[in-house]
Amino acid sequence: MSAPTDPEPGSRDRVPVSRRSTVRSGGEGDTPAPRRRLAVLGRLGLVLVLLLAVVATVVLVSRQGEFGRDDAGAEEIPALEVEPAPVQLGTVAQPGALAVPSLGGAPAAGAGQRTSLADWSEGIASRADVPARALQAYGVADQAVKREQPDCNLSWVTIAGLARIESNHGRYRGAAIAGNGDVTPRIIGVPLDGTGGNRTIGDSDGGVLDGDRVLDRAVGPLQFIPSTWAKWRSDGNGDGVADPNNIDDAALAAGRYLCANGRDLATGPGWRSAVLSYNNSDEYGRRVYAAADQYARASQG
Ligand SMILES: [Ca+2]
Ligand SMILES: [Ca+2]
Repeated sequence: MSAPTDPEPGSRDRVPVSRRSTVRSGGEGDTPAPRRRLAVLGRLGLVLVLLLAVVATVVLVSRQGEFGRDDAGAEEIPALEVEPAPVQLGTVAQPGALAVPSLGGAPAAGAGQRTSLADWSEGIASRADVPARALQAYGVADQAVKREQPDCNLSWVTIAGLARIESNHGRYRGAAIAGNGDVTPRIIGVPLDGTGGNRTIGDSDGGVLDGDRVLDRAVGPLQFIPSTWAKWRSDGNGDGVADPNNIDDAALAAGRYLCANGRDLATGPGWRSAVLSYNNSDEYGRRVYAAADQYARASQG
């Protein structure tokens, strides 16, 4: 089962290009009096205004039809900005990165533990071009999954690599992460209609998560398909709600998803199996590796 969309562009937002007016002037031997000419120009101006209004309405309606609401629809694909690493998947394990300060206790970091996690995340953020708030989410997920499944050896750096490819760490199309981890505007992928290398996935959520009652779309900073979220939904920030648009929740769910089936991400085959379970594409896996490796190096100064 695959969680997110294919990284290749499924479709692009097509905004109709307004066309040049084809209104013609009258014939040469048919010159109207100046006052009449003004009246004609006035009518032409009115027609032009009406035409522009119609075009604007069509653009607005078509955009609402595509996304259903004002969200960060996924017509640009961040993955394309990351060059696949020149590695053979299956031979490279999870890159070694600076460990997360031990948080202990519940999945959500308590107030007394914020300082060290904040220092850790801010130190890496400045070197890796990853929002510190996103790194905190990956760090908390790293610790939580390590407690749940120590043999998986999950590191935050794999979640960070995925998140870079899926949404540029919740920054896709101007989205931003709030203090509580919510990513707004919501990042909703293209309709999974079988085009652009995507599978066809019928609606499973009644549009509740993805705003689409006909098909499903990947949702949130880690781009979970609604049916996958239904199985792996997690509450990383401990607010009692599992929300794929919240980076804490999405990062914890992604970590658990990667560690499914007893995988060991410290091995080449285990890491490959984990990442390709997200998206069964060798090139995708090598992009994730490239991003994860970059963050691992940045974390070590
Ligand atoms: Ca749906
Ligand atoms: Ca939550």
